[in-house]
Amino acid sequence: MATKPPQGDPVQDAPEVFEPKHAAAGLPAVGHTLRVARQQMGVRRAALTLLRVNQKDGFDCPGCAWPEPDHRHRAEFCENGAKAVAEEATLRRVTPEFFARHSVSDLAARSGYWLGQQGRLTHPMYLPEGADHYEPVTWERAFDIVAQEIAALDSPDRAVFYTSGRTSNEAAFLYQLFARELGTNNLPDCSNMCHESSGSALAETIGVGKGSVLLEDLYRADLIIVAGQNPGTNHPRMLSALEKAKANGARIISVNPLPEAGLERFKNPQTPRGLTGGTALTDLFLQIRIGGDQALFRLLNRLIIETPGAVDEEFVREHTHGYEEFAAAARAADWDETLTATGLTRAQIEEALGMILASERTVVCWAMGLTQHKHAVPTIREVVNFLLLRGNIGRPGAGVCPVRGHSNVQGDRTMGIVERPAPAFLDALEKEFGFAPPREHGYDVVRAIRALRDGEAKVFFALGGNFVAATPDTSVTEAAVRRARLTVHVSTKLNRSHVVTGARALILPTLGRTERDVQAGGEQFVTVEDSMGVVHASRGTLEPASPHLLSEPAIVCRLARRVLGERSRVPWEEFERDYAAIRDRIARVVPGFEDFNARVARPGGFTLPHAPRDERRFPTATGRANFTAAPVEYPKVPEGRLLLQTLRSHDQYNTTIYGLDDRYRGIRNGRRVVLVHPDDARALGVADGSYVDLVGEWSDGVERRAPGFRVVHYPTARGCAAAYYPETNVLVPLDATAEVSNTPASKSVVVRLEQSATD
Ligand SMILES: Nc1nc2c(c(=O)[nH]1)N[C@H]1C(S)=C(S)[C@@H](COP(=O)(O)OP(=O)(O)OC[C@H]3O[C@@H](n4cnc5c(=O)[nH]c(N)nc54)[C@H](O)[C@@H]3O)O[C@H]1N2
Ligand SMILES: Nc1nc2c(c(=O)[nH]1)N[C@H]1C(S)=C(S)[C@@H](COP(=O)(O)OP(=O)(O)OC[C@H]3O[C@@H](n4cnc5c(=O)[nH]c(N)nc54)[C@H](O)[C@@H]3O)O[C@H]1N2
Ligand SMILES: [Mo]
Repeated sequence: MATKPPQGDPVQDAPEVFEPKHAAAGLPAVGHTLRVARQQMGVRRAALTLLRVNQKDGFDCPGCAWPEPDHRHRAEFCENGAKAVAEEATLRRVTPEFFARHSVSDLAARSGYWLGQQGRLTHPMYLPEGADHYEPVTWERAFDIVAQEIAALDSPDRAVFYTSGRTSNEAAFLYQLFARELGTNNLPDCSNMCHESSGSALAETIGVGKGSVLLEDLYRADLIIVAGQNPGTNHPRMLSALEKAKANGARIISVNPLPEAGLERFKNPQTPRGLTGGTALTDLFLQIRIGGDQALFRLLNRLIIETPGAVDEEFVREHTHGYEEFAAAARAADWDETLTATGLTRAQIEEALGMILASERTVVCWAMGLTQHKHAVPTIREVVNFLLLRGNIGRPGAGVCPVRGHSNVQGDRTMGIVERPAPAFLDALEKEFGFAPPREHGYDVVRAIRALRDGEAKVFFALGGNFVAATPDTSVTEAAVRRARLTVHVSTKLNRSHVVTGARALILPTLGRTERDVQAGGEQFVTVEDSMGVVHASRGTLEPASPHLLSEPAIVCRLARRVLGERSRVPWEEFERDYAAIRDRIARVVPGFEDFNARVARPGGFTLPHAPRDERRFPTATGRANFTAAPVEYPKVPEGRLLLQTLRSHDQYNTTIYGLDDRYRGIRNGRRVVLVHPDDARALGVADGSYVDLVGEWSDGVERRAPGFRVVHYPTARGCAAAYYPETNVLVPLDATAEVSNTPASKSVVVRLEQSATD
């Protein structure tokens, strides 16, 4: 069995460049899936494990949050889901001997890829103050250390409790309960960097901060607009849904600065047709400039308003608020300005309008291409205006579809992982558990970094994730985290956040979702919520990676007992014994979860209520769906500079790097590449294959530099560039965030290219 770590140390980054692909999946994807799975798990384990993914009696894929269809294939996973599973089910191990061999300074010099490839963490580990080696520690002592540091704080608000979106509903509910009983709302989570802009914009305009469509709606749509999303890599199972929609007659417009292979053509490996030509998905490709979406939708809205009979007047009258003010702003939309902002032609926009007017049922899907900009929230509000105009919310085949990232990021929010909790949620907690939760708002991700930087926060605890690599302004953030008294990570795999630490540090190894979870009350399952609000069970089947692992719920329960002691009103022991007891409490606190245990026992689970989708009821401040009329904004880039977006390759899951290829974009064996339009590259005097430093320019005057990127001439929109995250997070200023949502603007960084010294 091949369980050797990859060669090279750190792994050599030497990009080779080929023609980009024009279709996704197909047989090559099947081949890659099997190879990756075999390398990490061996043949037998690979086969047994992959067949349990997303089955009604198996575990939820730890990859993306795309929902499972009702009629499942025997293989209801995709190439990238298989990679996510293989990463977790790997046979490689990071043991106490590993930490004895490798000092923290040694590990800090390795690449994130190398760290992740070392395998699963097997023991709780402790880094004492001043030491350079982690040493094994008992669970009891680990919890003592956390309790000691928390007890030394002059306020619970000096502690920060971060969550990444793989955490189950049960663990998330307990975690927020613990933080609030301790006395803080400092509950930043990965959502702050992800779909926070969608949540903010949707809550304000339609009254629910979640998507309003189910899979059936996609199948019934006449028109699907996919804006700012790369499903071929990040939500591959969505391609099957788009294929089905097309078979039912839907048309698709993609709005993206890059031509993404998955949106061009899908070769479904589960159909005979997919093994030959596949299905063309996109009917109209709008190759937009980065950040031009608000201007595009605003002009489309003007054109709809100006077309007699195009506005659904009855819907607007009966269900909306603010139409007149919005319509006045929309009528002022200017063609020339829109063409500048978007880089599109008049003919393209008119063609899009024709398709929009011909559609009775329209869905708009989006992801990070819309959410990670300074004006992300007004952009998404404009998408809502667009749908409201033609009554496209709250009826079959139509609606908003923000496609979530982490497999349970939406559920974590539903369970109360929010730094600005709704008073009604806190009231329900208080009634159920009999303590008074804090009411002041806590820190989100960016504010937590500032608090660490300024010495306001002293204890940093993370339930999953890789905080220092995923967050912006790497040098600032790493220095901030190093000021903490204690950093604690509940993790499955080694990552950068374990080696950039506070004065003391702990690694608490936990079960992955693929693994069997046995507690005193017997074998347990957990639950998750997908991107469309469907809640279902996930039951691990593999033997745990080590006998020393605790589940996330068990870790939170033991931590809470140790930290809160006698003063706690919560039956932590009972919760650890049997997760059904946690679900009984969730049922009483969180709306939509009534009778939770019974309903989640049904195969496929249940769908949470969604007032706009189910009853065309909009629980906003006005009691109606709100049109909004923000001024149009788009990034203005000085001469000789490019607008850089930081995105994912096909071989990574956020900060977890699976490999060094980005197959669809024709990149192999390297990640330090920058994609630039050939005409821009020529104007800037940078040849294909030359090496440049990316130098960020931001109003604070600080120079941020990411050295040594190979230039790749690539057909992106003019004036734009693209490079992979997390390597480019060093370029994203901490204060460059979206209005309202405070999400780092990691898709629009102004950069100049400088020839690398080494070139
Ligand atoms: N395999 C795999 N799956 C994943 C992940 C992963 O890393 N790997 N990550 C998960 C997570 S947490 C998330 S949030 C999702 C992310 O899913 P995506 O949002 O698809 O991820 P990104 O790679 O950031 O891609 C952003 C897309 O938006 C486009 N874009 C950039 N700027 C703009 C713009 O201004 N306007 C428009 N219209 N388009 C723009 C880019 O060209 C790109 O196609 O995927 C989830 N699934
Ligand atoms: N520049 C730039 N920055 C970005 C983005 C971008 O597009 N550009 N995207 C942002 C987005 S959308 C997101 S969601 C964030 C992601 O931010 P995070 O969620 O913090 O990062 P991940 O890389 O997903 O976390 C990976 C780590 O999670 C741990 N892990 C994996 N599975 C489990 C589990 O089951 N339990 C526990 N306890 N731990 C587990 C492993 O130790 C692994 O190393 O990054 C954001 N940062
Ligand atoms: Mo995300």
